[in-house]
Amino acid sequence: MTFKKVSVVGLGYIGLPTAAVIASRGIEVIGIDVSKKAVDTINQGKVHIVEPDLDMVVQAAVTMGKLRASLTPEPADAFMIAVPTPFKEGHKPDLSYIESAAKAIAPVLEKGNLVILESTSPVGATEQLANWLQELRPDLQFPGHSGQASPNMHIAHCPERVLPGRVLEELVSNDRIIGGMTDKCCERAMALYKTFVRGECIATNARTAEMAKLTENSFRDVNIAFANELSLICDDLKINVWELIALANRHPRVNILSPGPGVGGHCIAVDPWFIVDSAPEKARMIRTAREINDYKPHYVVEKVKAAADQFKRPIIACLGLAFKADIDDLRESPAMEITAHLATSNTGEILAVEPNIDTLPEHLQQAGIELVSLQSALEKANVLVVLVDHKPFKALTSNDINTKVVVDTRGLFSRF
Ligand code: SAJ
Repeated sequence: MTFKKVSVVGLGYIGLPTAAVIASRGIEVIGIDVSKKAVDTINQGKVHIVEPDLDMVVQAAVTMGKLRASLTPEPADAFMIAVPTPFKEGHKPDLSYIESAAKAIAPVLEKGNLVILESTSPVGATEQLANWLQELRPDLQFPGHSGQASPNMHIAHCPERVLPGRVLEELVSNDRIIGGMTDKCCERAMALYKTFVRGECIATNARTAEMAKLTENSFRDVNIAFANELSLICDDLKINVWELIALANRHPRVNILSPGPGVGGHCIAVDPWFIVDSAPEKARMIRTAREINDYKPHYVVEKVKAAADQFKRPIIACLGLAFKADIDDLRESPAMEITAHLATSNTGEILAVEPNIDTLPEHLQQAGIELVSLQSALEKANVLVVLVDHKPFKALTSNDINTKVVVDTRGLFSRF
């Protein structure tokens, strides 16, 4: 079957690039979002998020008349849901955005439609989506419901796997897991992804697809936790952890990741909890990794406090607020957590340098933090805290920093 019109629900870091890439293949795409600001911005051919080349692709798609944003869903051949799945108290998955998306699209669904859940989800969420839709549209037949020999609706989970900062490239080149609730669902979803994916599309069931995504991010979390644990051990043993890891990685079967100020973002710091929540007794290593990575920002704060203690009037410049290099995304960012904590614990005057944003989030402003240029931070500060390895920070030389006390969580200056 061919797809003439595709609807993407949720125009964030994943939904908007996906919508733009599909539109660039000549398919009519309507993007749905609850934010009027996002909808208006996109309809002007502009973007509300920072991602390399996204502005160009969106502008071209909107100008060609292939991409349009709206607050209200309308009929389409396929619906792709790319809304957040955060966790709520007790690290329990919060599926309320998926439920809202289901409520929003239910009235416009038609027989034969394909609904794809792209949001990272706990095992069972796709079945839950099918249940919600079935309740809302008893006139249609969704898969997974007893007594329905041949459902006339198709549902699949196809987790997004793109790396922020390389989204447009990875959307096309990555392999995709196509987790259909039935073989027919897989077939339909496969046909849609093949319109824009150059990587391989591999079919499985929805539960395995859900678990695969959680597994990928937990694998990374556990490996980063190993690096972070090494950094704590090395501080005690007075060993340069960066040199240590570089040496150990010379072994042909060792590939240790990099320690940092903690793990941020809306994926790796969140998804492993979905496994822990589903299997609390069994997921021991996954839980411990989360705890180690969540502890790291507190450890960094203590290190900065000790460094600041040497000065009567400490002026601390925090280099970077984003959760990783060269993006503007502050969600779940350990860098931001550390900066905020330093300000509220009266450690000194706090300057923040974040070249990818224009204004500080409200709570940082209220904490008395000042957003300054790198140049101004270098002139004023006596303590430098490297929290993110943004390009301009990597370009600093030993001359720029040799009069400062430096707490370097990213190993930028371990070479000096
Ligand atoms: N980090 C380290 N040390 C490292 C690598 C990363 O401290 O060696 C930190 C980063 O600074 C950041 C956090 O981990 O705070 C996560 O960054 P990341 O680059 O590892 O991953 P994300 O969250 O940007 O994207 C991940 C990716 N998953 C994997 O690499 C397994 C991406 O492919 C997923 O699509 C994305 O999560 C997602 O949406 O789930």
